[in-house]
Amino acid sequence: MGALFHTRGDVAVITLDNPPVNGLACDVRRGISEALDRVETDASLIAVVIIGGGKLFSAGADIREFGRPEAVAEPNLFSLLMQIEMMSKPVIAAVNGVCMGGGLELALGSHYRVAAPGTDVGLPEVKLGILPGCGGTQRLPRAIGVEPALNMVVTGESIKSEVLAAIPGQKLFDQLIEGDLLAGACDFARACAESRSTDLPLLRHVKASHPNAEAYFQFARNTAKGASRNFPAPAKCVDAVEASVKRTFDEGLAFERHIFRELLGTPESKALRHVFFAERAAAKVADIDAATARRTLDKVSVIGAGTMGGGITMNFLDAGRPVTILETTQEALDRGVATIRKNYEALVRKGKLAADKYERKMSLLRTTLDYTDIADADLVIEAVYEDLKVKEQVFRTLDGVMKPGAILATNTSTLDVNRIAEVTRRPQDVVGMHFFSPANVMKLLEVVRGKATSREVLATVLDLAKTIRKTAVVSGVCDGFIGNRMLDQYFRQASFLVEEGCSPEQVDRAIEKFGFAMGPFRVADLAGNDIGWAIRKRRYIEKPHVRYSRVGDVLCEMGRFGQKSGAGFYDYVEGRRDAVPSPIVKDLLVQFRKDAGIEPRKIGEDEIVHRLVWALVNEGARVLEEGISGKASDVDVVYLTGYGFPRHRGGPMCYADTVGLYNVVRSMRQYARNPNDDAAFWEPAPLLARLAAEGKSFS
Ligand code: 3H9
Repeated sequence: MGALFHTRGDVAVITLDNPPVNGLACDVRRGISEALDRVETDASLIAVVIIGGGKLFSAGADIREFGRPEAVAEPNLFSLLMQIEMMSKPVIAAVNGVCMGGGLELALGSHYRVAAPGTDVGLPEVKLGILPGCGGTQRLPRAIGVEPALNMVVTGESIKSEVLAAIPGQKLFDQLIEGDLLAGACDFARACAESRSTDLPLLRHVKASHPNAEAYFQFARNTAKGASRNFPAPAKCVDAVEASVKRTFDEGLAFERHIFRELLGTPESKALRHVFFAERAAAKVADIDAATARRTLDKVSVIGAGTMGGGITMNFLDAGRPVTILETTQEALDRGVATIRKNYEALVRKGKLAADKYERKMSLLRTTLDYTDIADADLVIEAVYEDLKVKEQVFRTLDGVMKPGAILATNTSTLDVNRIAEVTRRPQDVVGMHFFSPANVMKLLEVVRGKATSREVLATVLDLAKTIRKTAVVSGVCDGFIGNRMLDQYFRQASFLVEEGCSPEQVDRAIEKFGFAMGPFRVADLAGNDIGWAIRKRRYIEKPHVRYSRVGDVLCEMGRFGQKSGAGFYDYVEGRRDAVPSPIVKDLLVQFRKDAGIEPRKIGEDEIVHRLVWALVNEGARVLEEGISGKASDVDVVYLTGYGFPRHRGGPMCYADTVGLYNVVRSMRQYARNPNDDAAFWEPAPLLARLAAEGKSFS
């Protein structure tokens, strides 16, 4: 690992060598620096090409080093860029595949840049809660103009090299090279060295300007602040890019570096770095590796053309894979296909999907009413009504018709996958695939491993998840799996808050301010309160000793099912989705408290947030100690990708670690003393209590 050196005639070639993404780790930086020194002292060498080993240039600083001495060890990236600027021979960055973060900053600090078409070019630091720390915010505006640069820095999104190369007057890429990048870059380097008459070009000497800087940056700052709530990095990105226009290059560089260091230490950045690694760790399961056998998955079928079945089908169509949907009646099939068409047509209307691509997707769709038509499928995903008896019947039928070795998946959100598997003679082939609604949009896929599910089946489904762009998290079997089991406690606690004196809008406002996309009551109204009602009826009949608030049930008894019935925890004006505080619910709560003998009290936003989040954390700890989830970071990924938990808080378990588990348990014990709360609810899970007592964390 490091940087490799070789020569091609009179051109030196430095190859970044740090798989998987050529992160600019300490050894890599040292290798580049030593190679540059060698070139300076070797009169036979006239230019240098820096290129990435493998399929890409570099994804930037090695994030694994952050917080460790290696991250700042000399030569740091800052010193390395100074060294390049002081070189007497031209340095050419030849980029392909991925050129991001510090990798792009290395290229921007070089004298020239050539690129392979199709390279993903970006400054994604903001997604890690920081900003580019080595000149990215100062050099990119000088290379492509202030507005495109600001967009790239604030959003962190990457753009293809050929798109950037087409910006009029751009100075980012001197040449696009089709074919052999190294050969082309060496030819380019030689031409630069030979035709050289003046100083080598440096982006620091280019002026960054904007015709209406004051108003533009103010607008950009307001937009960034509005979109990111209390997450600080985006607005700081605007400040840094503004410095490229308003300050000298070196002042701008120092300003950027100052903010970079400041942001690096924020809890938001630590949380986002946790999220980055947590999402990648989710796909890694202890007893599965590259050697685990996989099954072929060519033919896919979905049973049920309802909301879930249709959304699941769209995932496969979007990935260019043929799917057959099976339904029990032609009418249900037609309705399902019409909904899929309607969804795609909305995208075509908005210009997000080309008409020919839409037709191509639809041409991959087949429909049938007959199980024998899907008998040779490699994977069948059942997405019928959430009722154990109905699902068991479907699996009996599948067991009778499907070819041996077919994977039989159930899209249940709460039911017992082991019981479903037991009705077949092939429980090893049965697995849960819990998609989240809308299934074509939501990233999360809980892959439920039954007690008999084979490793081969699990590995195949985890691989499949990547191809349909889902973030898969493995869950064991329990009521609600990881996500909905925790959600149940969260909603129970939200309802206790309302019983005690909060209005639904107060609870929602507090947790939305914390960063959740939507509060629990707006979510309940959106999903349909009758769904939770049905689950509660089943769950609390089985567990009569568990206390829960009947507020949601009473609303359902009044027909207030949420948005679909025009009323729920809120009122809704026909044709609109805005949640309007409801005087009926207000009066109902007054009566409810009176009947229950509860003296209402004012509850602050911190208490609301902590009671809701600790409810998640405590159940998350139980999920871990029971082995339902293999790692705390998986629990975080479930909440980040499936339930709108704010990314910059890192997920519930990460947030609890940030606050300190001792403090979490201490405040849970305080809530347990509240006469209107449920003391049993706040009994810390043994794992949580132990970690807190030992001064440890989930991570
Ligand atoms: C920075 O540059 C700061 C500077 O401004 C200033 C410095 C002073 N480091 O995503 P994948 C690993 S901040 C270390 O599954 P893909 C990743 O963990 C940096 N490791 O693949 C995974 O490991 P494993 C700014 C990294 O093909 C493996 O690579 N740069 C890094 O879907 C494959 O990753 C970024 O934020 C890294 N920088 O996507 C870039 N990047 O196999 C973030 C990746 O053990 N990275 N890994 O699980 C990405 O956006 C994507 O990983 C990338 C590849 C597009 C590169």
